[in-house]
Amino acid sequence: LRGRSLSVTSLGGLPQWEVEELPVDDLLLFEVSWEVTNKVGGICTVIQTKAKITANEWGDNYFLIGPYFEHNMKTQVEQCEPTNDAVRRAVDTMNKHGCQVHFGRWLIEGSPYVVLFDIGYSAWNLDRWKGDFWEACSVGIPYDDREANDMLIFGSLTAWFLKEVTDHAAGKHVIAHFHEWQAGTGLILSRARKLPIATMFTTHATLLGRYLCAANIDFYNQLDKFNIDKEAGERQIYHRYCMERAAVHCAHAFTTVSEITAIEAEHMLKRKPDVITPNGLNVKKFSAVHEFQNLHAMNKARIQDFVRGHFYGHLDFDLEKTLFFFIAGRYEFSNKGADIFLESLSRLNFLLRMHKSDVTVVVFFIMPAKTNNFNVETLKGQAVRKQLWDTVHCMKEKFGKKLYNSLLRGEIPDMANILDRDDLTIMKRAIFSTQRQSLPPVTTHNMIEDSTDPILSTIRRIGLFNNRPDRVKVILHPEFLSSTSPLLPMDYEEFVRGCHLGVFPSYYEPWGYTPGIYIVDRRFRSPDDSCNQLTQFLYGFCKQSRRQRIIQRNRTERLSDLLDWRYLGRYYQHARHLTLSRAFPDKFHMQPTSPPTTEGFMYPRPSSVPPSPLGSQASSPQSSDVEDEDEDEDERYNEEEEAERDRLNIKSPLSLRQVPRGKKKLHGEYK
Ligand code: G6P
Ligand code: 1S3
Repeated sequence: LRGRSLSVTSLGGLPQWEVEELPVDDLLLFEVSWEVTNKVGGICTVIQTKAKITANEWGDNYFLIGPYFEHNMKTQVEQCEPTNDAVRRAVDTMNKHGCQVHFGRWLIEGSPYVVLFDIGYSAWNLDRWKGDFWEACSVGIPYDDREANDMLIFGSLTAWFLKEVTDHAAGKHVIAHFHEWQAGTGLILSRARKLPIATMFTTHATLLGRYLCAANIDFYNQLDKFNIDKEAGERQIYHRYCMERAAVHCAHAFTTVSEITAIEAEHMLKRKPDVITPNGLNVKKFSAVHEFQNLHAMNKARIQDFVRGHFYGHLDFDLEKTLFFFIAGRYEFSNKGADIFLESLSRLNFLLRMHKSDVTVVVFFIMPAKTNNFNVETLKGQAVRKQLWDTVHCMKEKFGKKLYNSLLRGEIPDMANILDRDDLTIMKRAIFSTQRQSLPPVTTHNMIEDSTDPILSTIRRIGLFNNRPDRVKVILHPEFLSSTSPLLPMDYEEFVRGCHLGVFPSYYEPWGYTPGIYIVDRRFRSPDDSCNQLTQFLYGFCKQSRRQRIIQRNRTERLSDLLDWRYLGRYYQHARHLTLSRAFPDKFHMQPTSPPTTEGFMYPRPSSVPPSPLGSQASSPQSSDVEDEDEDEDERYNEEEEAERDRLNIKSPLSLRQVPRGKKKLHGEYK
């Protein structure tokens, strides 16, 4: 469930033109981002998931450049020696001159090479590099903006590295692709030094967009009215804004991730993006529908276990009738819609209580904030659960042996006496250990800014404290998930599968990584109306039967095809080609058919398009029993269609822009 921007139609069709293959053997591609091996927000996901198709195309000529953090390196990167001569020389030279440059393979799909710079180790150069930067573009960086200073060091190291590479590139042309303002200084310096490279800049969000939206300004309805210099100055980000805008204007090609952000960029950064490069995913294909349904069941069981521990002593709700909702991402409270989500949860709690619903909703907020590790109460919860489990296990063993021996003797055991006094004492003690004086905590960690944290402050205001009568319970997990966590050892993907509903009612979201099953209007409604709309969606979802949820999960899974990099990767291919043709016009040309149009491209048909108008209505949250009957038709239809497609060896295409919702044409093409 998500707010605003992504809808099937906003994706448009894919461009009609064939992407020309680049002679990648004669090229080197460097992609630069602060989020390489360093998860901060969605940009890491883009780079990480895109790596596979890029590595497939570019092989050993593809390198990612990012910051070095010891923990990230130890857990995600396999150190190795560069095989490419130019890269090896660049790494060696910089290391000889007082830098620490690490090289290895990032252990993700595609296992791309990474070059990681230790920022702190090179900080002694800061003043000199500030001078260089001033010379290059007359932008000064205040001493107390630690982040901007770090970015300057990062950019200076990147430009230095690229200089060394181009000095030894042996005729290979170099493309350097920079993501977001944090990497932008590298681009500005490379251009100021006239390095022979083709540069590309992708903005995933504009600085001013983030700041203005966070200030609850009606951003999208007055994009053309802002005095941007003044706005940046008043927010004390003028220097960062200059870094961002300079990078945008220095790039040979400029891209952004969605149409709405392209319009924003035109106003905030004063350059129209050359290409829109929508984000994709590596969609995992399942050979059978039940596979991902099983995955849901398995991962839900793991979340249930965590909830058993977290709510020990308060488990008076039925876990089989408990739904798991979540919101996750960069901690931008109102930009990501955590504000209206909490408000809607408060209303949902009221509705569920008023209607005496037996459904309980446990809501997870996965947004990283500053913490001092897990809190004791949360850890204790899991310890109590584990202890209970161990106790039960011992009792089971003992009981089993007694039963076994009785049966060996040919006797049916006396059930009344099979447990002795000690057993009963052990069980009573186990029950006593689940007594608690406090309510189950609303956060899993000790928050450093507990009293001012916006999620916690809102929870205090609306009173969602995990009280027994509350039907909506909340858990703030202020750290990204990891399978190595001692508390909730799950990867994000597993967690998402185990949950029932992701809720992303963002106000500012250049590209959301979620198919929107319900869309909350955040642009043309007041916040209160958006809250009501969201509450109705949530309440409707709570009223669905298990069967209806299963059908909806099937359909959501099928939609994921739309976001596969296999289709969306071509936008980046096109952008790279464009970059080369602008940087090296004598060598690279674009075909006259470009720039790409959004007309005519045939998407593979997402099998989620419902089989009939009836079916399409039935997928709405308030659907009735008709939906249940529809499931078989839905499945049958898809099986038949799959078989037909396999037989003819075709992908049934669909031009998304022109398909009326809910209409289908059996075995045919949508035009
Ligand atoms: C999957 C499993 C079913 C299970 C269902 C629970 O579909 O294959 O065995 O009953 O998930 O769905 P729910 O929405 O209640 O978690
Ligand atoms: C941005 O990262 P974020 O999570 O701060 O870039 C992402 C990748 O392009 C995008 O999905 C997201 O909307 C932006 O917000």
